[in-house]
Amino acid sequence: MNTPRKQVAEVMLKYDFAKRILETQLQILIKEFEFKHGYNPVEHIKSRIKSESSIIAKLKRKNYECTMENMQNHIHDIIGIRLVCSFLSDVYDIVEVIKSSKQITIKEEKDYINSPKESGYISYHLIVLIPIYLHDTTEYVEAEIQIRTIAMDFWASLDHKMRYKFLGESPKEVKEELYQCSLDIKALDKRMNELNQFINKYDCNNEDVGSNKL
Ligand code: 0O2
Repeated sequence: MNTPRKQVAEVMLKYDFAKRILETQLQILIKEFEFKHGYNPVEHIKSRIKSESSIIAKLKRKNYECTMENMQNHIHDIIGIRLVCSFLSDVYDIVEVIKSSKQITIKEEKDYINSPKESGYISYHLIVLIPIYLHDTTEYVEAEIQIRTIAMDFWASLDHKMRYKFLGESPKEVKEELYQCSLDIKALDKRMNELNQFINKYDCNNEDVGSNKL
């Protein structure tokens, strides 16, 4: 990018501020959920700021010139936060919790669970706007939150790794096999979710859940 370094640094600093605010806000929402429901649905959280080389590669892939303006307007995942949940129902619970937060504005929602991508990719994405309060102004910074199960995360990580081995398009048989694996992942998530629902009912019928024994 031909933008002066100082200007690039200033923009990236705002992304860094917004990432910290969003991480904290999500941690608060998850802790509050845990307090109310007695369990933590999130296995782990990962966050990153997209590297300059990945930003440039993505702009090129989308046929945009490498400018700061195009970066800010067309790259929606410069801040990426991934919430990996245990069960399918946890994904939807967490999505609802985030959507009801007053600190987070939802700009776009992509349900790749009900409508998987052609590759087989399954996940729930929220593109959100985070306010950052600077000394004389408030700015809204975009971030992408990916919410998925451990199984979806397993598929996406390996898919990412394997596709990177090919410089351009991966061979048809590789794509097909990855797609078939994603169907297995989807079926497995459904079975695990049903098993969990069964276990939860079992607990309620057999234990004095929630009673105050003090
Ligand atoms: P990386 O390296 O993970 O950051 P759009 O919003 O439609 O203009 P965008 O941002 O491509 O364009 O949206 P999309 O399709 O929702 O993808 C955003 C991110 O989802 C990707 O970021 C990936 O992290 C993930 N993703 C989407 N499709 C796939 C897939 O087929 N396999 C895997 N493993 N991940 C996928 P990046 O920047 O492409 O990649």
